[in-house]
Amino acid sequence: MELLASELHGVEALRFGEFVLKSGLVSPVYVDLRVIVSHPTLLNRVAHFLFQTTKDAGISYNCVCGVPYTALPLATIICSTNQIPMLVRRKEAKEHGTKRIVEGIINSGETCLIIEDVVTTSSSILETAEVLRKEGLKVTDAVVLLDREQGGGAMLEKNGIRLHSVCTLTKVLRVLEQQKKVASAMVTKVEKFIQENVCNPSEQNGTTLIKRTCKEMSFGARAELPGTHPLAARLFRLMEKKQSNLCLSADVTKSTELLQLATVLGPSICVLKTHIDILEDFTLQVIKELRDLADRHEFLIFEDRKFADIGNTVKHQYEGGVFKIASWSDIVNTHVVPGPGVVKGLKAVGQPLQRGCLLVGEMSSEGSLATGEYTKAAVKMAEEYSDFVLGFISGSRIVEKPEFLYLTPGVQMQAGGDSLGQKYLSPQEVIGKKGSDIIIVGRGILSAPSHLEEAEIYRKAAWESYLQRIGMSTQV
Ligand code: 5BU
Repeated sequence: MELLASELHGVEALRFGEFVLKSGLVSPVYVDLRVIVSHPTLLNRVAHFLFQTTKDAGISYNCVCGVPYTALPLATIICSTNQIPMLVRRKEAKEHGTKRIVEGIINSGETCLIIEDVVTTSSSILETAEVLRKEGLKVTDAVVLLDREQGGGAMLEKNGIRLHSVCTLTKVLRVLEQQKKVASAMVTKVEKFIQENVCNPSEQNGTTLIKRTCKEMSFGARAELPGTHPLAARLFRLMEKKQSNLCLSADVTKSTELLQLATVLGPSICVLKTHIDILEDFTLQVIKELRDLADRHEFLIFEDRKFADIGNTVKHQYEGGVFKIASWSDIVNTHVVPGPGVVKGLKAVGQPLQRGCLLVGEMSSEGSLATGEYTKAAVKMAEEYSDFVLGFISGSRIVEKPEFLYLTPGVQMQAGGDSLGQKYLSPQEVIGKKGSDIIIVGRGILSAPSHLEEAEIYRKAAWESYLQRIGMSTQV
């Protein structure tokens, strides 16, 4: 244990200082066990310790699966050395061929042991367990090298999985302190950090979630949650990459204007929202060019179609007609007034194409009827169809579910409204106070002399509000 701790410190798998974690928290300790693959002796030693821990705990199992990616080589060594069948979990299903998500022979009813390098909240282990369980396997135990003691064990227990660890962060700290590799003041700092950042498991609507007692989660961390829709995860990631939570509402009537906006503002936005039926000169060629721009500048296209009919009708409206929306729009939205059939109809068309849908939970217009019980019903519907629903159009975060996205229209720098009932709030209010994720801005940008300059003003304001929300702002 002494040797292992000092070796991990020696290869910088454990570092002390000030680090910004994926969640946005600033941590005095950083654990990155990916580096051990470059140190074969240490890699073997870690694998040996993991296996020894399974033996000491008397765990019985038929096969082993490592959480991708760091634990894959560890699982391989354990299985190869001890002649145990292994399973490999893919992060994403293959697009072609077998579409398998788990490689290897799966004997339904058998028990699979999960191997992981480090556990914090346990969300990665839970994600892998969910996949294995869906394949008919039992998951009862997980073995990790390092337990950061931030609530992962309790979370796993709630999900019927016992956690076994080779060492805990506190123990490693004590060893490094004794070896004079880490100062006592730093040890105290890290221990305080661990205590202050324990995530508590909580039950919500039958699904166990990680309810954070920690500060607000970052978009990057939300992308990694087990329940986040793959398209929402892609959007969260590209928002982090482009530092943009700005959606442009490209409400123009000429295709040249639309393409011009997409070309110039593409790098500043995460989503481009269309009302395709207001284009006077719509053709599928225009759409092809818009799609190319979306792929080049990495933004998603959102057709603000607001479906509101029975399932069978919306299927046709989404898939066919002149606009063939499903063939090009990553995201669409729907009213929930018809009941769940509308989502079922859209899902039948959109899900095979990896599309996603937002539910209109609230509207920005004066006197909107989408409030109270109606909004609650929208939330319930979203939870029921979370394999197709990405989140909401709403004025605020209408439910505490970080897996969902919250997009808010009715945004301008100055609060106010227009003569036809639109109401405006500022980016700071919407992102900082109301807890929404993405601002949707139309005329605030389109009526400015320089679209790009104005878009950048909105992008920076919304991004800064987000950084402040997660405690990462550098501005005072
Ligand atoms: P504006 O120019 O920023 O006011 O445009 C807002 C856009 O968002 C416009 O395309 C509306 O159709 C859209 N919108 C909205 O304003 N309010 C809502 O509640 C919903 C959509 Br849903």
